[in-house]
Amino acid sequence: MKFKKAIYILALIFVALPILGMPAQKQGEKKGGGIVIEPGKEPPKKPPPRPRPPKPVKPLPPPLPPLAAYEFNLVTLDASGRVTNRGKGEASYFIEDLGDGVLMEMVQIPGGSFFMGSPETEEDRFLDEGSRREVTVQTFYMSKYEVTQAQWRAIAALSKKMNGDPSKFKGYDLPVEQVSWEDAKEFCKQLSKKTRRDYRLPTEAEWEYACRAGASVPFHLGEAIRPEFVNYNAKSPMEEESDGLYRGRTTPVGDMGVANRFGLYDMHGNVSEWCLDLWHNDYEGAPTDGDAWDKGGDKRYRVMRGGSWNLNAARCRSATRFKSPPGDRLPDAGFRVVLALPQPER
Ligand SMILES: [Ca+2]
Repeated sequence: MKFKKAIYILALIFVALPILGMPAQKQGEKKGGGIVIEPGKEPPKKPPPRPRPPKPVKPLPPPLPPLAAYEFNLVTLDASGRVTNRGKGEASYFIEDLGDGVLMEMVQIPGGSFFMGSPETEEDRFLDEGSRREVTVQTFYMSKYEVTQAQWRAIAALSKKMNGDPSKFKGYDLPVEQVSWEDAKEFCKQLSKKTRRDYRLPTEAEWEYACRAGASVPFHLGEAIRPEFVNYNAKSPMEEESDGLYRGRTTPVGDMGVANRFGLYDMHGNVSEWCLDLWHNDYEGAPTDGDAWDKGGDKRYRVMRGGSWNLNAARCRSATRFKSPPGDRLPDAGFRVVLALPQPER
């Protein structure tokens, strides 16, 4: 009975509204969040939601080319630069085909934890190398060599933005130089487009982890470097033996004949290498998971690592950091690329 009475009252209101000069609501029209129900009729059903267009699914990258093992030479030097040990190392790599017979070798860098930066006791250290802290890096792939001019040319052919021949010292096997951070990013973009894999510059943490390859001493070779194993400026007045060899130019990648324990060549010297990160004056607040540090800091500069043919040994140490404007093109600065996991199951 109560229900009938309610319907009667509702009907009365419905009829009276236009008489009182108030606009009648259309059936089903919302007002104040409610729905007006016409007596005797079912409330209108909510229209079914419109089917959403499917989210665009990023196609999976193609499976990695098969991994293969390779062997390389190792040396260990003491503080006076004397060879204390010679040996062989082994690592896994795959080959990326850049077309026209140009290949890029990508080395598997097993993940792990390490201490990034230099201890306060390290000779010739700079304050921006601290505070030393533990960083964990996931497994990734890094190019065995600095990007060569042949590789640069193959990829530059795919982009109108890229100069195919930017280097001061010419040679297909020489590292590409006089490329800015922005140029290097464009290389990675075009390489990723071609291979459908996400190639990029290494983060600063990945770079140092890859360079050290387990070594906590100043160089992956040990306590010192010598010009027969590293292309750097051994004639610098800052060197103890200032009559050392200074080549004054780049050398073909891998030409020094020794790698580090991960199987990477020329991590010290030859050309300095661009990293992804913005410049920060020290490691206070830096990520500890191997990610690029792209917050805060000085946006005018990007990080460069490893030293070059033009710099003395102290500036080629694993922990030494450089800053440079991202548009700078220097005859002793190049880069190498990385490919991070995850990759599809093989
Ligand atoms: Ca280098």
